[in-house]
Amino acid sequence: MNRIVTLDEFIIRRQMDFPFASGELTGLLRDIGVAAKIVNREVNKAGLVNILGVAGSENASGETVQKLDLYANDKLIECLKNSGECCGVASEEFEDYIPIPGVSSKTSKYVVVFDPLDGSSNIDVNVSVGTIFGIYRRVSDPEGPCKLADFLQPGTQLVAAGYVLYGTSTLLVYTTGRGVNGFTLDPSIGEFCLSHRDIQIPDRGNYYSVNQGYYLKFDLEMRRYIDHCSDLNLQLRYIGSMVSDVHRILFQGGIFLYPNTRKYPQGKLRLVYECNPLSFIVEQAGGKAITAQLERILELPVKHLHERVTIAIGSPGMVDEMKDFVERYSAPPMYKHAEAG
Ligand code: P6P
Repeated sequence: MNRIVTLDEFIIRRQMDFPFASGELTGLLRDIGVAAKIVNREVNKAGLVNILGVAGSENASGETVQKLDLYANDKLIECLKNSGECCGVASEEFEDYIPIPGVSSKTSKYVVVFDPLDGSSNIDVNVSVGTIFGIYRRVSDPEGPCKLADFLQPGTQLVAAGYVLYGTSTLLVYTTGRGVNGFTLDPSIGEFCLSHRDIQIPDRGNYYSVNQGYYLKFDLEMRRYIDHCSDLNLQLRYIGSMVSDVHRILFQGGIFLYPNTRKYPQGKLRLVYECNPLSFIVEQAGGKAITAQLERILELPVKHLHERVTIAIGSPGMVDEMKDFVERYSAPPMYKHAEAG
């Protein structure tokens, strides 16, 4: 029987691989692990303590905020404030970033972006939801407070990213740019334990994940690719919680698509809080992540905190195939220009 390796032990061991590592990123990752355990406790009993139901307020993206969103948001900020390693956070629930004043004389090197509870519209029906986070090294003057520029860095500048999936079990998956590892929470000891070492996404898979309800609203090239997936008898799986849908693709292979629609001409999913962190993880596991316009997600310039993008993410062989369809069926630029009128 393999020895239990806890998240803390794994992070500390990995730090030892880097003699010059100062331990700050290690501390930050451990604090995120603590926040995940606290949020997990509430997610698991949400129906019992009446924190279900709509809080009434709207988040920065204009979506109704569920109480559990607020709870997860508060706990993450609280844990990150106490860490002393983080000089600012940007949450999908808030319009603007939140500077965190320095702890004692410490100069904090990192900022954290997160979606505290992605897929929260599923909470009331007990469908899995997740937390997504990304960590950047600050680019602003270390002696002063964090700046907006610290959060508007492209995904290629991420030093770490991860997600927590509150599902049939609670799983924390993360990368620091040296592979992807998964940890399952063992409630009997209250520890995340290494359960999926060095995750590699299959080159292809039997699943495609897209909101078929928008099919007629997609561009021709995307409809042709979705038809192709159906012709191959691939299985359509779509939960409506990006963490859950991408998690299946990461583990079993496949492709997740959220193309542009009339309602979301730029795409619906947020570049900073959802697409960049998940793309970093999937690329580190050998996968690919591009927009419906075939640009690499991680290289996209970040223009504002709540920027939305289209995305196709998953097995490299399937993302490449989708790329071929887009190139083959896209209207020529001149026509598109005329179409745009
Ligand atoms: P739709 C959840 O609200 C979310 O941001 C993602 O987690 C999910 O993939 C997507 O929106 C679902 O959007 O339009 O299919 O309901």
